[in-house]
Amino acid sequence: MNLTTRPTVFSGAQPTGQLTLGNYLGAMRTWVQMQEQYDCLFCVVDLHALTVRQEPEQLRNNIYELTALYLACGIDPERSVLFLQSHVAAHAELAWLLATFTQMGELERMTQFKDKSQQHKHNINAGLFTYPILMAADILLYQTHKVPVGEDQKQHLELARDIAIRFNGLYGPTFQVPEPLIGTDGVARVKDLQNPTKKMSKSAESDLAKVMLLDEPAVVVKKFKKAVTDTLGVIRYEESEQPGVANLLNIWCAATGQSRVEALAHFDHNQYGKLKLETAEAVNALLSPIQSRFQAFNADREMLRRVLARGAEQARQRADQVMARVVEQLGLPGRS
Ligand code: ATP
Ligand code: LTN
Repeated sequence: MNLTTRPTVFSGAQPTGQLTLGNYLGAMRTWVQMQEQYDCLFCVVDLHALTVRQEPEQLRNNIYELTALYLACGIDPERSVLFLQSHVAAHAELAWLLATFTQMGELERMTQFKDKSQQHKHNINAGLFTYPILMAADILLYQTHKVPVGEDQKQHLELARDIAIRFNGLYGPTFQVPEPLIGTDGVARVKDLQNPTKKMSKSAESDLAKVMLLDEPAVVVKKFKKAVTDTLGVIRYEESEQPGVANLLNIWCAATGQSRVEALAHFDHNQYGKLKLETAEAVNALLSPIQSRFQAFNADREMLRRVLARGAEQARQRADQVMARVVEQLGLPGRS
């Protein structure tokens, strides 16, 4: 496909701490594959992270670590635009404009807002509420066609689409209406190892609940050994009755590249112990090359700064063009 005719992909993750296996299988692994066929932008969404209180030194460190992890997972800055959200002022600017096309009721319905305001009762700030508008701005600013995300982001994506359609309806064709790209193979929502009805989340309190991309092999084995299953003692694929076992099977399949049918044949008449151990081993094999690449990238802050500076420049050029058009459509006099 010609470079200029490739559809655009945009996605991002928050620098709120290390990534989990859920982030990788649900999102980042797809991003890496999409570089082959799409014109991709991958963003470290630091402004979004500020909706929860952050310690400045820690945040700065998380930002560089996440950038190094993007590289370690296989995001290639020669092929994709890799940048930091706060380096491109147009994200915040467009978010303001789009806020005037977003209804309070729409934001009140967002389940992430409801969950996060439960978790952070003492800091239910306006940014937490308007978070999805900033996300819509991220996406619409680059005329994005596809947004690869985990299932938890589906509702935010629908809002971004609604905002684009509304704006286009009022002012004429301006924004590309983006489509979500959500995996269907059981990894769109990797589950918490201690509470397999919930998604595995970076911010889960229990360490045993989540596998981090930088966890050492022995730690990964320990977490899988302690994963919550059930007392039925049969390895079947029954998501509602046996969510813990289904989650382990999904992870094993995703890590080994085998199908569910193959997984069931492989573990037929086996005990949970074997399923847990083999899943841990498959995950370790998946993480090991990422971890060794990460160490080298993370040690070279100068290189990370250069990559982000170049990415910001490329992103700014594209964002400025779209902003100029939006401002014009709205009737705000242009700047040049
Ligand atoms: P937090 O727990 O702090 O809210 P998060 O991990 O949900 O963070 P991000 O870092 O912003 O949030 O997520 C990056 C990407 O990972 C998003 O596309 C999100 O949908 C995806 N993702 C997050 N958790 C999972 C999961 N358990 N399974 C599949 N995809 C996930
Ligand atoms: N809200 C997302 C992170 C995010 C994002 C985006 C994802 C912010 N802006 C734009 C895709 C496209 C999350 O995963 N928590």
